[in-house]
Amino acid sequence: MIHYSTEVASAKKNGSPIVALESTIISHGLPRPKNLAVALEVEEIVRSEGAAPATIAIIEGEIHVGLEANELERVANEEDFVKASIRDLAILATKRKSAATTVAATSHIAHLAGIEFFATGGLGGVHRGASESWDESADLLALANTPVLVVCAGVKSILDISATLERLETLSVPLIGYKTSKFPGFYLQDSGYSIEHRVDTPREIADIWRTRIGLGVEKSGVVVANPTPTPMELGLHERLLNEGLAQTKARGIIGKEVTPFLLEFFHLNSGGESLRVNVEIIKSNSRLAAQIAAAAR
Ligand code: PSU
Ligand code: MN
Repeated sequence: MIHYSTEVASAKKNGSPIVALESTIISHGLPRPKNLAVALEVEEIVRSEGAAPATIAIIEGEIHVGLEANELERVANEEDFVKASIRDLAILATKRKSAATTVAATSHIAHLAGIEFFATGGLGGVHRGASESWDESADLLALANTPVLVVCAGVKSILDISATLERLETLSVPLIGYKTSKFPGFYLQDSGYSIEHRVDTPREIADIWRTRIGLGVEKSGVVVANPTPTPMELGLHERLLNEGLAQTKARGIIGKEVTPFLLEFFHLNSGGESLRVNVEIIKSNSRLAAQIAAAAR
């Protein structure tokens, strides 16, 4: 069922470290043509740390783990790549459709492919107003049920951060701050919420990952929160957030369109700032995920 890139196939054969990368960031999270350049750069960063990059996507119904250059280009440039979560996989595969995978779907496929480490930008979570809309990302349940370690920069403040942290607790998903005790807010280093467990080296994270197995808690994922090295200015962030949320409401944007709409709103209205921070986050998370994968060997 799975097509591996040459590079990922050979890493699997040699037992060398592999890092899964999601494709929704590329097709729905970043504007063209920057998206392709960033995707290529991120893969290079993973390689520079001694791991093989496995960008995951669905192309004409085939599940791809690791993309060849022309395939990555298709994900970045073609309009007909839908945003796929776990529930869409069998339908898209049967209908021979193309799709980018969310954190939930990427973790799911990574696990099928025997890959344990995954880098993304921000997690999905509980949306503001979820007590009425019931909008909670499938990422949370996937993290609870999928043994994949995800490195992220926390969640965006477009979400209800407090509710998201509560749900992670209820779902028993371990949460680790990398060199921080503050839960990062994607564009911001500190969302205003704290993290109980701080860890300072990739080695220690790899040890935690392995220790789960002896304790019978190896069925869930682990979230590593890695704050952005270069945060957005607070005032600009506040302004964009309020305007973006108001626009979402005014235009009646709902369901899976909410996250891409807000991301695009930030990119169009921040004079390049949100894009700059977003790119730094993906790079820094990919590097850390590769370091953890290498340390876990
Ligand atoms: N958060 C970001 N950037 C993103 C996403 C989330 O900061 O690109 C994407 C990820 O693919 C994530 C998905 O899994 O959005 C969550 O979407 P939803 O809220 O519809 O579950
Ligand atoms: Mn949703």
